[in-house]
Amino acid sequence: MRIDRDQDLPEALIAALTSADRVAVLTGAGVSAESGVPTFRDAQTGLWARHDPMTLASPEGFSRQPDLVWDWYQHRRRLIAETAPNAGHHALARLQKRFEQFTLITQNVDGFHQLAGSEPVLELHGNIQRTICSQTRQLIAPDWLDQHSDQQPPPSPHHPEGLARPDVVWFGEMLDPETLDQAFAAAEHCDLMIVAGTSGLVHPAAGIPLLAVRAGKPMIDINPDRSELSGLADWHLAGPSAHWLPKLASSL
Ligand code: BV8
Repeated sequence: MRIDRDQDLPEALIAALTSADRVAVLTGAGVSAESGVPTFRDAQTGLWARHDPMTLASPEGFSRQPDLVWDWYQHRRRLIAETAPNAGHHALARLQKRFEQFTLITQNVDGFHQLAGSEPVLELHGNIQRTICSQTRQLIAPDWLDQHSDQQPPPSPHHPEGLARPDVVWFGEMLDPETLDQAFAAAEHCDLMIVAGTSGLVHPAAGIPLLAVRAGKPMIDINPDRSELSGLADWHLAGPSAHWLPKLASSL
């Protein structure tokens, strides 16, 4: 059932929310869109306009052009540093406190959920604020990066052929199995699944809400547009997450 932005939340949806003990949430880049962080598929700007983000966010792209890929992440880190979590992130942090079990699973790498006070957060695709060695995947400290900022990307202190790379999951790379298992379990055992700001195109993340639906649990999809998951949702709240998530939080 599609609910438009000017409509109220249906009684049945509020009943599903207030009677739930365990809630699982999956967020995508759309939740950060209102903070001014472009979603992954938004047209790339400037230097990167002629590059496909899928190529830039891949091991092949990095090994072919490490400087270009490193620059792209530096640009995204600066963008994120200039913006802040929005009302949608803050609403999720409030919702987390109202349930016995509330599992927040995100595809986003901006760390905004934690900044807004959500804890813990299952970061399926890593976090752009952390940097690791391209060979050993060990963390690289910020002051090492500052001392070696003359090289783009900086070399790694952990391996002679290592380079600094963002601690994110690139296309073609495996997700952390433990994080993924926790996300799958949360979806399978929840009483209500909320999906916000994702196109549902990227796997295995997009498969997580399916587990809740297969277990016969109600699902809410929050997205201005129809996504790959809207057809599976009991309620498609059409509109921005910064509008709908605060409404959910204040309906409790
Ligand atoms: C994997 C980190 C196993 C990086 C990201 C070939 C080889 C290997 C794998 C594959 C392959 N072909 C396909 C695959 C699977 C592949 C995949 O899913 N491809 C798709 C695209 C076809 N997946 C993988 O590779 C994954 N690994 O499968 O490993 C494996 C390994 C080896 C060999 C075989 C198998 C790894 C996927 C993780 C990739 N990393 N991020 C970085 O960020 O730089 S994913 C990246 O895309 C972001 O995390 C983002 O969340 C995600 C989706 O992009 P977006 O479109 O921007 O965001 P989203 O989809 O969330 O859409 C935005 C939505 O928001 C829209 O619907 C819009 O309407 C809505 N919206 C807009 N404004 C608002 C809003 N909603 C609410 N409010 C608003 N205001």
